[in-house]
Amino acid sequence: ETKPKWWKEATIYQIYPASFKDSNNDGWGDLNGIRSKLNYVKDLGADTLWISPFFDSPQKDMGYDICDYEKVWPTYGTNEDIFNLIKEAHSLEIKVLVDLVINHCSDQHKWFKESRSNKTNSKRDWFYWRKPKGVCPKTGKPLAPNNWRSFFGGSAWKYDNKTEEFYLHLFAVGQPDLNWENVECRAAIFDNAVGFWLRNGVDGFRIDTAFLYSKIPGLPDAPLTNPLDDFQLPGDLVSNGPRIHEYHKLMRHYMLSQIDDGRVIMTVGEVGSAGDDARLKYTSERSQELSEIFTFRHTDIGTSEKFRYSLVPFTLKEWKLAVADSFLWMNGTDSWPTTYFENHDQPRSVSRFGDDSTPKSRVASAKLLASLLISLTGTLYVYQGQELGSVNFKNWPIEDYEDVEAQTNYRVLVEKFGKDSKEVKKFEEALALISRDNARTPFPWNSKGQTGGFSDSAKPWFKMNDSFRDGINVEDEAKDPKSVLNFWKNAIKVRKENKDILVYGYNFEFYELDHPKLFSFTKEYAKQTLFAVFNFSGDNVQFKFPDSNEYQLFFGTHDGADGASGNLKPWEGRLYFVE
Ligand code: ISL
Repeated sequence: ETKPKWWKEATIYQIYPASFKDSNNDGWGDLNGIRSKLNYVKDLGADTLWISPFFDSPQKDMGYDICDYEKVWPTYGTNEDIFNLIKEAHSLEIKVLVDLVINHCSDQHKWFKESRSNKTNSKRDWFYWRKPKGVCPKTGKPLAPNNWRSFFGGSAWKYDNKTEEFYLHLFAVGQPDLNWENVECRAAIFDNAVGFWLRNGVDGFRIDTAFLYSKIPGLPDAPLTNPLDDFQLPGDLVSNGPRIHEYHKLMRHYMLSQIDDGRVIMTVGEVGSAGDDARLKYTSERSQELSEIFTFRHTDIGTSEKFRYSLVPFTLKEWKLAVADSFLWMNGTDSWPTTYFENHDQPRSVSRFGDDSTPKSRVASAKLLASLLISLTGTLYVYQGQELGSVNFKNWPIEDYEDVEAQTNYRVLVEKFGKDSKEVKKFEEALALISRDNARTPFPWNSKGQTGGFSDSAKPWFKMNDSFRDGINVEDEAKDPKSVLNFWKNAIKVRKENKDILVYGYNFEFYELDHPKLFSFTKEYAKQTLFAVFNFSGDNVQFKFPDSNEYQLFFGTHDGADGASGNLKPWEGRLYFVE
């Protein structure tokens, strides 16, 4: 039932503007830096860019706190720069998606400044203002309206002295939640954040936290799920709420009304968790909400639902099921999935799911992860640096982290348990493995100087990952035919050449699901069948072919592999056609 569309076949390269390329030597990446590297993206084989927020912002959450939806943050450049970037990308046949952050805006946005100015302001209801629940008998301070925890730690409510009420912020204090129930507020969001960019030629949007706009009326207390915390994650009280599908239909309708040149736009919504019903509603072509969604089960694996930075062990089988969870729900429907391992909120996949302990295992496991990713059905996403086989940074003290999520959670834990507590130690260990900062270090263009070609000489806004000196950079990898970068280029090409089965394949079935080291499956497209087998270990592993048919090896991680043998080297992966 799946109809071909450009965005289903797209290879989408995500750029984090702060850390991609600094063109004016001020230590920050910028739009002209991106413009200067469009050929790099083209050469990789990507055909679409998703650029993380570059809008005006006080940068409390790296631009996910926007104070003017219609203006570029001056450090990143000017509106003219982004308009030129879009034009130049289009002339290279690269499409451009921008990030739509509309669950909240910055507390420095004029809407919020007005709203906070007094209780009778016409924009008062554009945000969630609530009276204190009472006064704390111990401290004499006003009590928050409910027990919700912010995703970044601490209460989700901030008291505002001016009008003696609290406002809701599911993320940082500087990110007040917009009230989608208010019609005027919605209209303003549509006109500013959405319409402005469509009228200026973008090909669609990555939609931030697209499942959080409809809160349960009355904002009741969340159930106690984490007794160790003073606040509780609101979960279902804010996720996929009663009016969420209505809002997405309205927004989609609005989007289509803004396009007068016949171009086909796409949207990808970040939908952390949702049941199958909700996922189908969001993405079904008939329901006209979103083109596709990012789900999180496979990236959230090994983290506790109560607290992301509480790590729990997981097996390869659980991860296989989690990976399959990102597309199995749509099989046989008119919905469409995404396939990704990394983004700006995730650590480096090689460090998380591969093995970065030696150069050999790093390269091998990065190629394995690339092979798995290109064999999965859905729109393919590659995050900057993933194509180099980038790894997490090592042994950074907490002071070196930049992320508001890391710092806020750290502060809350230190206040509650003390700096030397086991809770804080464990948190620091978890950060090393899964901190969002791992993805945010400046991009390594070469091995030279202090900045690896990211800026000319200026100190980057964020510390470099030392690995740029050990061969993990564009210049060195481009020269090496066996590099992860060159492997990715070929992998993307192979995916395009075999897009029927690789991009559109269906009837996915696991093979040897219980195997602790093998990840293998079959899938079909019309008369074609694919058999994919991956060794997720540093050992030699023997696999069995599913049946006695002919197996034609057409792609793999290891040159010169004997396709007829079921012997896999450490971190070896292979794709076969079944004849
Ligand atoms: O990143 C997460 C886990 O570390 C998530 O909880 C994340 O906060 C959530 O997926 C929402 O992410 C998006 O909105 C945030 C922003 O900080 C993220 O960078 C963005 O991807 C608030 O705008």
